[in-house]
Amino acid sequence: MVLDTSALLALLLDEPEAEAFRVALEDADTRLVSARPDGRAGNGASTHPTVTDDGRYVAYETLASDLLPGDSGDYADIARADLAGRRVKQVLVSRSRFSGHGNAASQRPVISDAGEFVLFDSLATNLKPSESVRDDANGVRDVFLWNAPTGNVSLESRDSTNGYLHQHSWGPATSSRGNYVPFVSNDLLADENLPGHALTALLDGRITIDAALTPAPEDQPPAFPMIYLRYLGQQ
Ligand SMILES: [Ca+2]
Repeated sequence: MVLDTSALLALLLDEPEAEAFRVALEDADTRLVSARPDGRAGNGASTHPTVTDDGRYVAYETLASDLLPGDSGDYADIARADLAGRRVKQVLVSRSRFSGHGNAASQRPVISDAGEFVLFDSLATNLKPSESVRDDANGVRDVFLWNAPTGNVSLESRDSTNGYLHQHSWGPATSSRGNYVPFVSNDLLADENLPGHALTALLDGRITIDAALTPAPEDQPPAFPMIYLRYLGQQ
């Protein structure tokens, strides 16, 4: 039996998918990521790519209706492409296992280094992971995390009681392992009815602000975006 060194190495490392990925990349230096199962391009714009450290997974935003099963293409969705094989496999990220496909635009994805988490923002109101979670009735954009092992989403732009924020939140980033998630929000993360509320909410240890907070008059929320950092624990 004859094995070339890379095949032997793959066997020794027990990484057949990594080997398949290497072979697939050898076919062409540049591959189409926003591809249908037959290899052709999707029928709408795909933008905002984000890639894992090993190049296997690319998450992106798409308006195409023929890349993901059941997609109408009426608004932007988030997809994650797996480039391990000769055919690109697409998974819909902007969906809940409980309520299905997000019902409004989802944008600005970012993927963790190993590809198991994708953060994005969305105007969808049905991206809650289970019936027990409160409905998204805030009428603004929120930040969500998609978890590959569970195939489900969770709200990440939360206040200190895990409730929805009142102002738009968007533009998430992620640390390499996905345990730290900065995002942008106009929200004060506060209950407007409580004096001194803002700093109390911010100092509860779960969410911190990276710039000095200037409390606004209670009837006038700040008009400028701020950056918050959320810690999700060890992943
Ligand atoms: Ca919302």
